[in-house]
Amino acid sequence: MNIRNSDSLKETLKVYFIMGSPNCKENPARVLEEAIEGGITLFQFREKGIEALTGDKKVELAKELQQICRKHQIPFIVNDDIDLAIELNADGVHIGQEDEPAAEVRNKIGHEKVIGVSVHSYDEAMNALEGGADYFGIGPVFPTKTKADAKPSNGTKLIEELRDKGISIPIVGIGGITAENAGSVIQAGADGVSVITAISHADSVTEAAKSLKRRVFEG
Ligand code: TZP
Ligand code: MG
Repeated sequence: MNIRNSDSLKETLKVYFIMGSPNCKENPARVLEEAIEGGITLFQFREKGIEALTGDKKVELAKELQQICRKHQIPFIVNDDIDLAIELNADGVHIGQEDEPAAEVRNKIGHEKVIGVSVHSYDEAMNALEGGADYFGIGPVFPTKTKADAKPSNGTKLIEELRDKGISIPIVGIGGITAENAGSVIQAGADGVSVITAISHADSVTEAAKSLKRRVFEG
């Protein structure tokens, strides 16, 4: 199955878990195992923030988490670090507006890998689409403390605008999403939700992933 196929990607993006060591209260490998047990559908390695690992330590953790994903057939995507994604033969990358343009990233990683792009306006979305993006990350939908430089939260406005304009590319909402508010993100037109703390900081990571998944499928 081609992971970039729009219909199958919409399924793969439903319960999208993002994490790196700074987001975990316990061992990241354990957190990932538990999240997979709860039913996450995709994992993004995002090693950013206070005390984020760098160099060999970052690569080592990425490899460990990728192995866990492989064992469970969960796609493994790398945030920002295109070279790491290539080195690991990851399933794709997720980039922001401050990273290389999608078209350049596409040239580097080839046509079999997923490219996700964070977009905050209709114009950014159109540029990303032209550059070969496979899906959009849109947010922060709700206030978040997890990303230090996050823009103000903007609700589901842009998701609705893009859907109203007939844009059918897969979309995930991001930022402050929990099991309680996930339904509104799906109702606005997103295919899935991407979360960090709602899963990584939960008392039970497995239960948190399960209840998020339930809400996403209820819509
Ligand atoms: N991009 C926009 S908001 C955000 C990122 C990476 C952080 C999301 O984290 P949380 O804990 O799910 O609010
Ligand atoms: Mg980025």
